Amino acid sequence: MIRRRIRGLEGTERIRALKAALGELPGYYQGPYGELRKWVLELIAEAETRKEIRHQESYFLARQGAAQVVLVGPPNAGKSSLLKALTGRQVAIGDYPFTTLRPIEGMVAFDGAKVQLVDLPGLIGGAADGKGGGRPVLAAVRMADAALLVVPLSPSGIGDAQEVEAELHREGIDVPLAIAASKLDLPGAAARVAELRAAYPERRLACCSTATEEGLAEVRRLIWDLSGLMRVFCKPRGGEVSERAVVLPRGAAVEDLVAALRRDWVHRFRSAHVTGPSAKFTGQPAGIDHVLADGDIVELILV
Ligand SMILES: Nc1nc2c(ncn2[C@@H]2O[C@H](COP(=O)(O)OP(=O)(O)OP(=O)(O)O)[C@@H](O)[C@H]2O)c(=O)[nH]1
Ligand SMILES: [Mg+2]
Repeated sequence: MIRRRIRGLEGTERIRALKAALGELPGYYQGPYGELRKWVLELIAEAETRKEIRHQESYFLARQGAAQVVLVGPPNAGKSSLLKALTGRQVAIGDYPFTTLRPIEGMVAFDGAKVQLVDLPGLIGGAADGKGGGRPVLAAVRMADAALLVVPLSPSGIGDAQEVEAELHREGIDVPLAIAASKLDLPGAAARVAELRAAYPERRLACCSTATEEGLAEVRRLIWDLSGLMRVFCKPRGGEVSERAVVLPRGAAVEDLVAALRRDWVHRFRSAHVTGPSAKFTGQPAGIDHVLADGDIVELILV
């Protein structure tokens, strides 16, 4: 009944309704009523915190790594669980909405490069109007290099996620977006995957469960793909391949690699030998226009 009374209410209104409900509870501090009282008090505390961030237009988020990818989605979707599983960051996880009230970041390490993954508070319909503290969350999505929409494979999950997408659309937020379907272990999840694919035929999608760890590798790969970056490893003649990658935008050529190492080396370029996905064979000779691919190893010859 309390849940129904506060549905859609935010800020002062929500707090007032909750306090009224608290006043109506029988005065027991133990047993079921005690539990209920505790629950309402928690809701009040949450509403108070959210009321504060509601007026804040954006968060301060220090960028780190080669790219920033945000986890966006409805409350309770499993975003924080995913951040924890992929970055090892210890975060609050709860079976109630709005567990996360501020962005939390962690780094996802890929061979030779790192991507900053940012867990955001949940978004609900009306977020663009500030509902549920949505304004700064939307601002954080706009600033990101890409977003992963976390869609729980629960009965209401797809509908909730569509509301989130509608808010992004309403705000004109147009960052690269892919879908991570979460809670794949839930009963009925497989059927909902099919439904999800039908709803988003054009989006890249990976399914996972942080409970069983199934599909986490696919989500990781999706995050790297979303970054729009590629890793190129340099190798001096006869030497070892460098451990750290030079991170370049996908589609970059040998010239971009040389310029990333040192701007004035472009004029000293003589030739390159490429091994890896963009090469037809090991050590393929390549000119300055040769388009590189993720994972290439390049030996540069300068004059
Ligand atoms: N069955 C199942 N439950 C999960 C999975 N991942 C997360 N959960 C549960 O879903 C609930 C919400 O998880 P969170 O990670 O806190 O979700 P969130 O999206 O960060 O939620 P907010 O911060 O409130 O927006 C918790 O009870 C988790 O234990 C999963 O893969 N399978
Ligand atoms: Mg969370």
